[in-house]
Amino acid sequence: MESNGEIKARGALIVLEGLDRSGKTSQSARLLSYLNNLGYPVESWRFPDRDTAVGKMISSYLTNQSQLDDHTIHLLFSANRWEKRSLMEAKLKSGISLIVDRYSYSGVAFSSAKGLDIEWCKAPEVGLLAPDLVMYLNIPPKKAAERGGYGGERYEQLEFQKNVAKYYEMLTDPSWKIIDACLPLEDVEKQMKEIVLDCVVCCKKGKPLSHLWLS
Ligand code: NYM
Ligand code: MG
Repeated sequence: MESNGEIKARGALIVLEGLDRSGKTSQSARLLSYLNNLGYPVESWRFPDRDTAVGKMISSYLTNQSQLDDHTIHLLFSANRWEKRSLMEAKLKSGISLIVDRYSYSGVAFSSAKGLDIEWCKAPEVGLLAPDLVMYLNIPPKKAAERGGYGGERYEQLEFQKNVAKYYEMLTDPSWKIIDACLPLEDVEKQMKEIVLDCVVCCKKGKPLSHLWLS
């Protein structure tokens, strides 16, 4: 790995956020092969990670197989990020970029939309790795709902998603890249590729890692 004094090359932590059916998963796959083809080491991650023990509890909740108190499920979503934190850091430090489908912002937006206090929702996220880039796939809730319908999981309802969109708006900060997700897939992809490549190149030059504090 190249080093420049104290500053070490590392991978980029790239987060995709947006409502359900905004296109995050399709775009993650495209960005993964784009960076791969350019020779950058990259992995595609997603939260919730349903493969861990905590992730299985989350999945069972989302598929309505179990009921949990709103605070409890919120903390499980957060715990699911915490349990991946050290691996995330190791990957980034080894030069691997991560394209992450949902992160702490989903955690705060979805739980706040249920009526939980937003500051309470942010608290357990403090100390997780801060993304180098957040791309928000912006789509009117009604349009997202029209896209081949929702999958039937908890939260996949138009009225609720409208509320989630409001909380995402509150969380948006000037560093976020807002992508018009109503555009054709290829146009969205083209915009995102440019933004992502800049970020990967910047982190390779040795941008320091930082930690979350959701403002
Ligand atoms: N979700 C996702 C949360 O409520 N909190 C979180 O922290 C995260 C990461 O889970 N409707 C919600 C958003 C989605 C649902 O995500 C499942 P996906 O990307 O559809 O698998
Ligand atoms: Mg979904």
